[in-house]
Amino acid sequence: MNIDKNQIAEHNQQLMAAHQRRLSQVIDYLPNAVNIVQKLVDFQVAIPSWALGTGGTRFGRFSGGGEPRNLEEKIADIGILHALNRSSGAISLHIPWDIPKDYAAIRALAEEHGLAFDAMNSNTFQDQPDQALSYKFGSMQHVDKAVRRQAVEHNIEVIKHGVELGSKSLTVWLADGSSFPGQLNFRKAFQNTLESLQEVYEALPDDWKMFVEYKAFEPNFYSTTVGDWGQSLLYASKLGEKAYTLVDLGHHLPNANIEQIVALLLMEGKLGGFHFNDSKYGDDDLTTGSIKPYQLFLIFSELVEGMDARGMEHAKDLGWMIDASHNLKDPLEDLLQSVEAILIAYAQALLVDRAALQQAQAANDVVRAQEVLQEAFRTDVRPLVAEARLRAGAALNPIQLFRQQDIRGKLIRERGTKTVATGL
Ligand code: LRH
Ligand code: MN
Repeated sequence: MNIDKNQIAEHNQQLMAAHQRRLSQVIDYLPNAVNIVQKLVDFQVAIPSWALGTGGTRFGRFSGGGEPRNLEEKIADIGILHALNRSSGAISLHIPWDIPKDYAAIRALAEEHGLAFDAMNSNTFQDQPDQALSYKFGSMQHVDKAVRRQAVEHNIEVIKHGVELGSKSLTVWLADGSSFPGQLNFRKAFQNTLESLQEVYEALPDDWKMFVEYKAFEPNFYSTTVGDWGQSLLYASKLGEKAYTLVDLGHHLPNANIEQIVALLLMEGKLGGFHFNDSKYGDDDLTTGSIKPYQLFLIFSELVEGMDARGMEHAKDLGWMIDASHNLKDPLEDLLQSVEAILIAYAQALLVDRAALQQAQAANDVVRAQEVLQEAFRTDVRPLVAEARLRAGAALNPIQLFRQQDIRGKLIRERGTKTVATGL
């Protein structure tokens, strides 16, 4: 099911007067508003193919119905998101949950929806039915060379799928680790993992990147072999210039200063990209900006400052991806909220008066420094984000139009209530 331009135009017509009133108020006192709107139009967030159905926990899963049954329907669902906000212009596939059967057909379908293929994701954290050797005790860290070999071959297969689709990067997240003291030799686990990643690295096409995603805990609960930014940076530095770290916001220990981690990885030229979500306790995979919006703003403030310092292009030079799981909300509404929160944090970060902040920092004027940051954070940039959508041909209020058009209802009538999308 598609959303056609007339539905969007009619929706925008209803909201235009109120939007223009709000926009004119903001534009009056924001000198670089037009420049910010263009940056928002250019900023695209990749949608995870594994987050278009209802997520669950070990305690239960409450399906909402109308979930995509195959890769084609997942691309169509992301097409709906992109039609509504024109900021979701890429899909990130997870193998083997989304193995494309016909590359040309899948590329053509994605193109029809204006979607590119972002990072490919490998999976050596589950045993597949036809798999020879188990990953119960890890994959690339495994004491058995044959298991490590199997994991390397899987990642090389994932690269091959990505090359066929036009993707330019591979994300490797390893669940590897241990749950009890004494279970693992940390040094050997690191060296086995590095040796295995090196074999995958050598299979990367010249213009590809490899993202090494770290995580503090789960599914292992004593040690994780790529457990924090330092370990990920160690791997990426030893692997070579095509290897980078990937920051999943939910993969940190409580109260970690993620914006400082981002600033340092960017300074080292080893920050590859993000998995945006939010959390209060562990890897909760909640809606981006729903729990700690100020942290998200501070992260984008470091990104803007650090990327400008390196002359990097905001929209293109880092991997912007969402990684979430929807236990309670409609997956598409949840993703629309996440994209909105990311664009709001980015717009606020673009508002920071960098000269005034540097002046305050140079003078150790702590109060002034905070005032400069919070002036930007406390600015309502939603009219700018809405104006960016309007200029890009999207809906002024995506969730309102999603509901007015009863999109979920139509998907349920088309697909039924019991369909289950592959993924988490
Ligand atoms: C691990 C992770 C990783 C994905 C998975 C779906 O927690 O963040 O990025 O492979 O979620
Ligand atoms: Mn992730």
